[in-house]
Amino acid sequence: MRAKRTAAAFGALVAAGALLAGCSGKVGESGGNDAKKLVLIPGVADEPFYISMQCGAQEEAVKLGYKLDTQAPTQFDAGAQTPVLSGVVAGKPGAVLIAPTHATAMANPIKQARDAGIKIIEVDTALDDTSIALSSIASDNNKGGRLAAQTLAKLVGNKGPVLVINTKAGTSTTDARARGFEEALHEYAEMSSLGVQYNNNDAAQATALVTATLAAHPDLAGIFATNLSSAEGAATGLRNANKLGQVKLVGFDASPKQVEDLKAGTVQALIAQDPAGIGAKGVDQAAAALEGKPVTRTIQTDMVAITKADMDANQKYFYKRRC
Ligand code: T6T
Repeated sequence: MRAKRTAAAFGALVAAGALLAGCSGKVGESGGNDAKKLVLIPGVADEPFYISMQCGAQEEAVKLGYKLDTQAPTQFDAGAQTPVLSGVVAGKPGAVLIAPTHATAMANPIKQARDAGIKIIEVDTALDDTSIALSSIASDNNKGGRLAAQTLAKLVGNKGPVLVINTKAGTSTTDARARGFEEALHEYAEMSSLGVQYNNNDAAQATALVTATLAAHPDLAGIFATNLSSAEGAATGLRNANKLGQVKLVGFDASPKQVEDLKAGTVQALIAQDPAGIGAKGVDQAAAALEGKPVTRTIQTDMVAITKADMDANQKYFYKRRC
């Protein structure tokens, strides 16, 4: 009797196991991934925007009972981010929060991660192909670019030539900021654009671009720097040329160095994002996806334009070097 019952129980277990295997699909599709493990893959290591994002994500993961690892490429580059992602996929996490370093070049590697059963959440940057990630969390970057144009227009008295220093073409966020800026500039009849120049996410290259532009256009009225490296480098270029305060500078982001530049009057306005909020909301969406709860496809986080006059009141927006 007991043997019969044991055999029946064993049979039921086998059936339940088969059912579970059926639910999870092919091996490697979703089965076998650790549903409590999340990995954050930022655009680049050791950078205050992504460090702040990691701090927000880490705190939220602890709150929700998940383990979060961070693995970052040493350069903001698809060629550097792809092997990091491949290594992460091999570790079978339940979800990956990723800031794709290129809107198209990262599509295949991220698709492969998704096909390995990993839930994909985009944080900050995004792919052009919106069918791969379950959720994307970012600032409204086009609006941020428009805000930069309005802020710079006010600073230069609505006239004169202005330059955009951008990071790398193909970065969804900074491309949207540059587009928003150029669109809004059309509303100012006496302002003109000297175009967009790229610094490869390298502050030293941004400095060189500003030096060269000042030599060719001594009447340069203002600069919009679309991200941290662009703004830090542009500020150095203005300082080297003794043009501080004369050429107005509006920069995206709020790294400790950018905040110092704002205080010193090298930069007139910063458009700060909420990287910690992006990280925390990314974890919320990953957890929802893993727990079979509804996921929100697009989430926009806050941005704020900060000047020297209101910098003390806006300290909570300053990025961190460590959590
Ligand atoms: O501006 C941020 C981020 O939003 C952008 O996508 C890339 O550059 C930063 O990380 C700042 O360096």
